[in-house]
Amino acid sequence: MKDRTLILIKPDAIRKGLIGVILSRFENVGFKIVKLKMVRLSEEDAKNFYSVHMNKPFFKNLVPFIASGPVVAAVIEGEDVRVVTRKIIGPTNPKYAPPGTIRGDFGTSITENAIHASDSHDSFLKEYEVIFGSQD
Ligand code: FUP
Repeated sequence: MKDRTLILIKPDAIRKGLIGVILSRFENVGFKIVKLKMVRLSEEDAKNFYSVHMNKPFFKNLVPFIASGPVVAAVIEGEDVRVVTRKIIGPTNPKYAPPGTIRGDFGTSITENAIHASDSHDSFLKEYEVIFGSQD
């Protein structure tokens, strides 16, 4: 099976009307969107999604932001998709994200940075479970 990763278009990008623009960045490089879901995460799901950061000082802002409106989650498939997707989204802080990356073009702050993408296979499995439930 080809590699898979999960992206989450965050509430700031949804509010700006960027769902189509952001999804097309992945299709434009030949990746396939194989699963798609729009959902508003509960605070509990948001905490679970970001549980790796639960002891960080920014966690208390991150959770309400992610739960502040709907997100769009997509499972994306293709060769080296996890590594390439991290390049397409750019660094965490939009201030340091080059133009042409999603965070560089659309992020407004380190919290409101438009998009999430899994950083490892284990993260993908955990995040998939939070958003879509058990593997199908
Ligand atoms: P990334 O994998 O690029 O999304 O970055 P991290 O896993 O390090 O951080 C997850 C999310 O926490 C970021 F998308 C935004 C938020 N964050 C902050 O709000 N402040 C920080 O200093 C670091 C991360």
